[in-house]
Amino acid sequence: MGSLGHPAAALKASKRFRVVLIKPSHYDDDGYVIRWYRSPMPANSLASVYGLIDDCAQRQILGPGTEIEIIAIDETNTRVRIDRIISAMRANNNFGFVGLVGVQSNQYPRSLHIAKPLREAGIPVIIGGFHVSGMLAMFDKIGPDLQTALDMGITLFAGEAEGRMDEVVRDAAQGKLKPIYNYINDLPALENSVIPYLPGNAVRKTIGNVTTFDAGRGCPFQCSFCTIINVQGRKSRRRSPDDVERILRKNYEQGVDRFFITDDNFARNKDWEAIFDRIIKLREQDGMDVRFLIQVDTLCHKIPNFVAKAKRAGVTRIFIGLENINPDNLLAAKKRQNKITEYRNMLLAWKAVGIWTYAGYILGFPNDTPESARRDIEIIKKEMPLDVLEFFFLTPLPGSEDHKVLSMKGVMLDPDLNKYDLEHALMPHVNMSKSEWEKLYRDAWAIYYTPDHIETILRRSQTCGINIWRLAQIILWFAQSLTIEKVHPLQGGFVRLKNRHERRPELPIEPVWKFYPRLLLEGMLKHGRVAFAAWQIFRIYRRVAASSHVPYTDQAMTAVNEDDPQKLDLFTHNKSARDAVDHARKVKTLTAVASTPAQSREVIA
Ligand code: B12
Ligand code: SF4
Repeated sequence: MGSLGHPAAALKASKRFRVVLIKPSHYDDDGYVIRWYRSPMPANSLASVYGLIDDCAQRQILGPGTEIEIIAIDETNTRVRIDRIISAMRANNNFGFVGLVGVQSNQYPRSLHIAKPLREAGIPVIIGGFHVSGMLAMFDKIGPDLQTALDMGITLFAGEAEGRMDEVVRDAAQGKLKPIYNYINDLPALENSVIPYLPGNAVRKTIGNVTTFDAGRGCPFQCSFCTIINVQGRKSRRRSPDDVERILRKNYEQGVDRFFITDDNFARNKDWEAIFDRIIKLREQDGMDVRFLIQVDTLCHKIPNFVAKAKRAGVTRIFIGLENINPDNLLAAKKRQNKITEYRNMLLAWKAVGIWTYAGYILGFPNDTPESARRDIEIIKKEMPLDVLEFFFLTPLPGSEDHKVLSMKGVMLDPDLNKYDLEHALMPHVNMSKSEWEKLYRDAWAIYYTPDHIETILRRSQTCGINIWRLAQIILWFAQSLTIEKVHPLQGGFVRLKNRHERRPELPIEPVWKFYPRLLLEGMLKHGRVAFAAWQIFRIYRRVAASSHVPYTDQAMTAVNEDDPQKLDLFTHNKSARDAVDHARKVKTLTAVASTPAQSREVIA
């Protein structure tokens, strides 16, 4: 539990307004809260809300006599002691509130379970985040899950809190919290707004020196499975280069120098260049060794200077929503900006500057069959110079167009929100039974991360000057997370912790004699399996590192060339792939003609 009072305010303050912020986790398939000794990175949602309340505290918005104290808990790395929160709040006459922060749909059931005893003790509770915002963005009527919260006397916050936190804190202090604060149709500008921040002790509960911040929100595209465009909008709203510099300096002073910029599409942040320029200045003139992971789209390499400036700004890794290599699937999901004819160009552009690539791949689009998906993964391995690939189920996430359309059509969607984590089959599929789809998801990881392919990834990366020791560790994480920890790598962490009492209330508390021996056995088995997998990958790494002087190339690393459309399976594996190639060829010819001077156009004609 990290707490922060303001010493200056505390000297004069006679009253203390206590805010407990909890970023909830959710339950695994056995019903236990997913919690780790160390989680992968701090949550930007928690940092954003913390920063906003800290700002209220510094400005003493409740008057000089009232100090605002903030306690921030990330449940993925810290046990939420509800009993202690109740005592602490009771000792303060319940003057304050508990905020459940950045609550995703899969975290919503857990949030209600945390809220129940708090509400019974008379403590004000507010829930914000993507589930509440997504549901209120897409539906006019309050659905049963949000109604349950309202019936418990929980306040719901939809939209973004920048510029709105004073109102919420003041209402809470006066005991006048409204049932709903709905700002979903009034998204704030981000320039010069309060920056996300978490104190160093909270960041240190995570692995490594990485923290998260958003340089902007919103994305112009229209993918039908996406929640972001409906919650954060399609217009680019962004922080200024000055804001970004303040964020970087504040963290750097605390010894934090690695950052995940959480913009879902940094390439479409209207100020990407000004922000990169500022970071380049910090790195090249002020000597700040800051490094970044950013998320971009598959056309980013076509933006002049983008890749080169990313490199100079210290970007070492990028995440791309590749999603699929079947154009029919991409079209069905309205992911029109993903052009398979550009995939290799884009990956090679990043490889050329030594930046490694993560890509997300969605299984279960309407045209997928178990066989076609398996074949597609093999094509990726052979023909695309991609490093880390991660798989997801196509999921009708609340807040997405898919969820709205399917709900309106009355399609049977799994009612358990805890499963809306992109790791479960939640709706019927035309070509696969539920068990076939689940098997495909499990198999996909094994098909991609074979020892041979891990070796290939390391060899390809070594020739581009990528740090393959670090890459090998990340591959270990991604390749083994599902098999060993039974969770997606993005939900994983270091040393799983479980408490017998932290179980979904619908499931029984297991007796001591059953729970602890199994926990011990599980722990031993997991450590053994991790050690074995690490040893295997280490041997591959050693072999590859030892041959660093031997030049390496293969089909994927070969520059894009004219016969690719005839030669590569990526372009010939089905009719829609061939059509995509024809279409790209036509567009190329037409644009070449349009940009050719009139005289030469006559010659071509
Ligand atoms: C960064 C990120 C991650 C990071 C870090 C987690 C984090 N939250 O920072 C990592 C990689 C670990 C991650 C993992 C996952 N993520 Co994620 N992630 C994001 C991402 C890209 C940014 C989150 C963020 O910082 N947003 C900006 C903040 C400021 O917005 P916000 O949370 O809505 O908060 C604002 C308001 O809601 C409000 N508010 C929020 N809480 C509160 C509380 C109070 C009291 C008040 C007054 C206001 C308030 O004020 C805030 C400031 O304006 C979002 C997409 C997005 N654009 O948001 C997806 C997203 C949140 N993730 C999502 C998912 C599904 C996951 C995973 C389950 C995926 C997986 N299977 O691994 C895991 C879950 C792990 C976990 N324990 O959280 C989904 C959730 C969709 C949904 N309907 O539930 C999103 C929306 C992406 C998507 N695919 O649609 N994620
Ligand atoms: S590109 Fe990404 S953020 Fe943009 S609409 Fe598509 S899925 Fe959403």
